[in-house]
Amino acid sequence: MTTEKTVGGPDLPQERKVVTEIPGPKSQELHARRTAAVASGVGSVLPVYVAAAGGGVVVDVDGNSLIDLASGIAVTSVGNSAPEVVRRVTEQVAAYTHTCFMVAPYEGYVEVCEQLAALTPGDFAKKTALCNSGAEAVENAVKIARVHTGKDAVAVFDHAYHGRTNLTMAMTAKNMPYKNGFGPFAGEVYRAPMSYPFRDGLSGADAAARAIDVLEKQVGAPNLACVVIEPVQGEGGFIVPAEGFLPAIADWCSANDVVFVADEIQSGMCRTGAWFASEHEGVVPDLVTVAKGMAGGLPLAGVVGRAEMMDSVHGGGLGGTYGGNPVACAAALGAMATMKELDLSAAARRIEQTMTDRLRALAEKVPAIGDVRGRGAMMAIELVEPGTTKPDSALAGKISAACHQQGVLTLTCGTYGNVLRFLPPLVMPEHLLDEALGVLEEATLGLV
Ligand code: PLZ
Repeated sequence: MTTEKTVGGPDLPQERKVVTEIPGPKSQELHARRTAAVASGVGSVLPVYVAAAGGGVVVDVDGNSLIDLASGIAVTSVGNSAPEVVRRVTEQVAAYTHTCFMVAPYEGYVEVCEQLAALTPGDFAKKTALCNSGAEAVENAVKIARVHTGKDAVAVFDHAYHGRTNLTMAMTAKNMPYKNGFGPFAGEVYRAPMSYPFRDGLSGADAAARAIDVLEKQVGAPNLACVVIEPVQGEGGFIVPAEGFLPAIADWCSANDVVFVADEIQSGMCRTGAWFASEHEGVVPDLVTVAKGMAGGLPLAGVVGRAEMMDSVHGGGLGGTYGGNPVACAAALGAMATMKELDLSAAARRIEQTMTDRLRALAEKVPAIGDVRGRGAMMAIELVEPGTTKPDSALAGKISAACHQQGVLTLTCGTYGNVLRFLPPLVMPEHLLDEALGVLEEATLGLV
């Protein structure tokens, strides 16, 4: 099978165009091959097979151009095939592709670490270790916190998502599909209640007191190496904790020799309208995990944090064959340069404004929308049975499917699967965002 368009990037026509059924015939053909060859445990939200992507669109092999409200799960914040990413990756690929930083190092890795030290919150000496995936970054943060504190226990929260490896499955809250049948899980992982304003109605201070009570009574600070928390929860439902919750947890950690780890894998790198979501409440984490948006689509992740904590690990204790691969580092340098040049935090704040206005107006008309929330370009609506907080995952799924049919790529999330989330690339053209919201409004009004 040949596809017409192979060049992506921002020059792709920025339009929504549905020219076949979705998925179209070529996608269906590929899907049949995939079904025979790819393990069925690996899913796809929408099996349209991609030919090119860029700016705010994903173009499939049948010529459909979908408005991208997913960014490959908060990854392509600078857009697919962003010019500066393409340029640096191309140069790097031609120079050398891999030596292994643990064998013979190179400048790109060092420069990514320097930049992360400058961009993450906190005015103190910082160091970074790079790896390949978000889950691996979270695992490394736990390793570092354990060595640094000499303690074992790890605290996480309800609705948390931290990955699919053994330790991070233990840290992730939701059973299906992430954990079911995959145990036994790593030990010494404890779960505290999260601040979830729509569902608990608690102030940040009260929610923090409730969580700290669990940590003190069920774990004990003398056993606790770290608290790991997403400042805005991702897979768990785009939950923004009540104001004051994060600072109270961070303060308790620092008073109790507990490492405060912000998992900013989804919320970081301009996504929420700041370099890191912790900044919205002036929270300064000891360690920050980063991935996704940092490298414009190439696999790169890392742990950034206080130099004395990072350096508590013995030489050779951190690493991995591909960690900080030179091509991925080149991509990250291109992505970070683009974020600065285009001020993508400001772009995320503009997206928040547009989406909040439109989603709130929709919620006025649709009682099934129980909550409109999020920060920056990480926005969501939570679907419930009208007048209650009873989750309506079926409705969320139907709205999402209707958007797909109309050429808008949406995602759901949430412990109850009833949250529709929106993660446009931060370079999304305004007219496309407007159009996508129009499609969403029509789809929703047609279903309630
Ligand atoms: N921490 C906060 O959001 C990845 C995963 C989707 P990896 N989220 C998307 C899925 O079904 O696998 C994520 C995250 C937060 C950690 C991770 C894990 O990052 O790069 O997927 O390992």
